[in-house]
Amino acid sequence: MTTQLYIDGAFVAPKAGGSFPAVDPATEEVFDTVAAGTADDIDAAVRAARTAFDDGRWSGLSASARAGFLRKVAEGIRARLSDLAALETRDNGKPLPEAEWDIGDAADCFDYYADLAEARAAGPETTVDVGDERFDTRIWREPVGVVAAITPWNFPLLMGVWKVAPALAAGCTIVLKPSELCSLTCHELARIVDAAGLPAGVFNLVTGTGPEAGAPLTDHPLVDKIAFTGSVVTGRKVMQAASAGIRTVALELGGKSPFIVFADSDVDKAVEWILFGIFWNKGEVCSATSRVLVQRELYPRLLERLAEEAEKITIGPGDAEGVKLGPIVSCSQYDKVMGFLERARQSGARLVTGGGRPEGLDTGYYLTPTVYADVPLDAEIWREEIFGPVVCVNSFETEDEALRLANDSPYGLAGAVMSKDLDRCDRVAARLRAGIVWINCSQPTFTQAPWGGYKSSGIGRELGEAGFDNYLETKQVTRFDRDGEWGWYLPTGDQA
Ligand code: TXE
Repeated sequence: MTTQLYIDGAFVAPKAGGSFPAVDPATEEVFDTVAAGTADDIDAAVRAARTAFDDGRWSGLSASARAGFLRKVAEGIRARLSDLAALETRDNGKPLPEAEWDIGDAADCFDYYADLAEARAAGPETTVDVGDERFDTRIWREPVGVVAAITPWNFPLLMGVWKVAPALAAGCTIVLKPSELCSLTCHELARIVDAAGLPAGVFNLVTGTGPEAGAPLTDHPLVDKIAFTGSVVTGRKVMQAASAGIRTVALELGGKSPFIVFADSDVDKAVEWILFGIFWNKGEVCSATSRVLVQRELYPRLLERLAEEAEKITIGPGDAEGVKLGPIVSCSQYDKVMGFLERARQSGARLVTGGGRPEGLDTGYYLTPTVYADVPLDAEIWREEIFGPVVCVNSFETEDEALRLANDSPYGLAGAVMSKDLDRCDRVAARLRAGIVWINCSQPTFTQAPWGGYKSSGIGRELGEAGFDNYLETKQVTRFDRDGEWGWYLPTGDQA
């Protein structure tokens, strides 16, 4: 069955009638067909969102009325948690328990922003002392307008929701364009939004490819803000497109996040967090701790334990019992990751374990958990985002050296540090040039806390209050309060 687009409150076929296959990465089989929207559909969706924003059918509602709709969407997601998780696993390949986390988080995200919208509306009006008592100055926050959201395939529903929930809570209207590799749970989100009864045009979904649907969305003159998660290369194109209309962008891009392990760490705890940091979600995580730096004294022992445990990881289809590592999302991503491993042979890096197809899994895009050590600092696998189950490990001697190596990257999304010395951890956290730092752990992510990167990892923050502010404009409203106290041109009051 082919999915449909959701535009102006109705499910419709794409104007050009195109579609593309949804492929199960565990079996390489086509299991569904997805509607391929193009520029005409994008235009219809953006116009619907524009009208719905401009006539105030959404932004004109009270925050608690909007929150009521968002809570219905949260309930709708929760009511379908198991079938949405199963669909996510089939489309993306991730282990089912991880898909269940994602879907639960998506529901929680709607609830969180519903609460925040109400709390902000109930809060006091912000005033500023401008140092001149004749003027009364207030700051109002208003929805930014029509949002274009373009999202990737690694957390297909959740990355969409990280944008949709705060944007709607803020009073914006939105057009969501998910990744062509995994579009199906976002299509289900459209059904849930529809069932929740949101006014037509407030939420619109156009599935399609980057060039055919994504690019026209970023180029559309009626869009006010673009929120994008994906690669640096595409992020750059998005920013260029936004510059034509001076539209604001929020970009969440790639990473090559370091994990610094000091010698006083418990080796098993370090191994556990390294495994989680790089192998959960198959390493297809923007914040994956893909570069590990281990203090010299612990380096040989840690590598030995890491290899032992990596080799025990159960690999297979995401819906099979006990699987911790599913297939890479697609044939093209598989080829991309294998290309990195091929070129790594010439780099001088030492392959400790993995790097091939697991035994007995001849179909599906599977790769054994892969660990490299002694990686030259100019090697491509040390510098570039691989976005697969591949970790590079190197050693260091001193805290300064660890920080120098950790910060030597164009990226700055996340970083992690492990040591029993918490003062040292805080010192390192302060000097890491990254938007997120984990101490004695890796990867925990909270709807309530800001998420985003330094340097080439992006612009702006999602989640938390910052994620809400992303979708607000700031207006200064200044009132003159004193009759007869100005008179620069026309005499007033006593002077008249
Ligand atoms: O990303 P793209 P891809 C990284 C990761 C991965 C690489 C490529 O390293 O291997 O990116 O993945 C849409 N105008 N990340 O090719 O192209 C596209 O349809 C507008 C990191 O999937 O960035 C999809 O919806 N939109 C990342 C979205 O952009 C365009 C998560 C992301 O696709 C477009 C995913 C265009 N010209 C990949 N071209 C993270 N930060 O988590 C494509 N798109």
